[in-house]
Amino acid sequence: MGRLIVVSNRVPVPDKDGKLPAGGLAVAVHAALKDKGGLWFGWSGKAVEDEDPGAVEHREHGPITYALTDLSTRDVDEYYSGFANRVLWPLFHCRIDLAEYSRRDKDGYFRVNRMFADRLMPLIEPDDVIWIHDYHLIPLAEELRRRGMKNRIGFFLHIPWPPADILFAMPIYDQILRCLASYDLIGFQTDHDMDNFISCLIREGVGKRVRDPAQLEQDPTEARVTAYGREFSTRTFGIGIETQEFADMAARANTSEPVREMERSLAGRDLVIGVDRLDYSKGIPERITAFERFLDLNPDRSGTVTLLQIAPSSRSEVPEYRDMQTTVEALAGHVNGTMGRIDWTPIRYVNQSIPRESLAGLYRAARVGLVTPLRDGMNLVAKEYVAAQDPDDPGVLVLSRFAGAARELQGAVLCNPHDSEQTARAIAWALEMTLDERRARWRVMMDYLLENNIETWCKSYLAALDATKTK
Ligand code: GDG
Repeated sequence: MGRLIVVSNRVPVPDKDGKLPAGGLAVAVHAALKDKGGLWFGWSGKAVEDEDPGAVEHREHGPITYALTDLSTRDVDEYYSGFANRVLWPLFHCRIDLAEYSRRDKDGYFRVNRMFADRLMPLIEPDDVIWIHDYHLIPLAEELRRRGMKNRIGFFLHIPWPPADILFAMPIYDQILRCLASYDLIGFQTDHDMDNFISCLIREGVGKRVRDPAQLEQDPTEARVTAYGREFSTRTFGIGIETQEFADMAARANTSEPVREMERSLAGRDLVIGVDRLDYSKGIPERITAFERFLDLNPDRSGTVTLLQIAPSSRSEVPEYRDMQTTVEALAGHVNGTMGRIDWTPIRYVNQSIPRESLAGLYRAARVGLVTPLRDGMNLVAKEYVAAQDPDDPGVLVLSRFAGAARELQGAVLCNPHDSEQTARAIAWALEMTLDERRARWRVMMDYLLENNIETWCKSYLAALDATKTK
């Protein structure tokens, strides 16, 4: 295998002391890059007024090169804030109502992908293997193939793949489907996503599974597919976290000042925690409503439990995200105003990012992790909450059945986030669960996360991509 070339919308460049940005994905992919030597290409995060964003900037860190390109403000507006985040993101999260399709943004999306291909072509050598990440860059392989690239190219989709009727609501769904046939391996978070993708090809009449007569039963996690005259592999690779490192950090953070401060202010009350980017897919308003319902149904619980919702703003340039901020503030204010007491605030809402170590300590201090997205590719918060628990006295994960993580975390209490009554009952049950049951449920999940961590994810994806050359 030659060098590894990773392409993503944003590039996690180490700081001037060589320290990597927090988060398992950056660490695991860097480890693979270090192993094989390679290059990470993507947007620098900088927007320039000029239509021509200038030359690619190269930064060397040991065996890894970072190749960064600026984008024009028009590119950012149309490709990133426009088509990627106002069409693909809502649609792939089954929110047709929020998708704002425009031809201008669609053209900007394909234009930036063409520009990425032009800039990447001269940096690639014949043996290199290319790994492209996420919905911003779906057309990139097709653009590279058009320019004569023969290398193996893999794609991993971090968000869900929608059912056919939802995808087909997008005016250019057929172009998006066709682009994906240029990859050698398409990785999905869950079997449901992979199944939805293959169903889209079948419904459209453009592709099908390649049946292996030796295989009596169809494997839901792996398939060879033909579509648009090409044959390629699809497979599920549920993304993990740096489980042991996160558990160690949580154990250390337990005695840190922010966690002690929180515990002092709780004065013995139970803590329920929610942590999400402020995004409509995460179901934050529905969660607050369910917590209110829980207090309604359990008046004896008044004054004994606090919901801490940490939700740093994201994508504030997109109007739907700004609206979310107002909605969540109003809902939390309403519950605190109607149910709170002088000595007790039911919901603490923090609209800021907090350091990763404090987050780990707060997860550990919380009796319940309330992770209730309306739809989510995987949801790493669910996995972090589990990894952070004290093995002797673990908390309970209440998890939406619509998160990819629900396909993996067998010890979670599952709920339907659209059903506030059911979520309220799940919270009540989680708070009352016996120590024996908490331990048993946590053990199953922790063993799974230790075995299926981010390093395994990265290695198994690259091994599968490597194996496509023999197919
Ligand atoms: C996409 C997919 C998929 C959040 N608040 C703070 C903070 N965070 C960190 C969490 C976690 C990360 O952000 C969020 O990851 P998720 O997986 O929950 O969600 P997305 O950002 O939507 O990620 C998702 C993922 O890609 C990976 O494939 O699982 O389905 O949507 O790590 O801890 N971190 C800090 N302070 C905060 O206030 N330090």
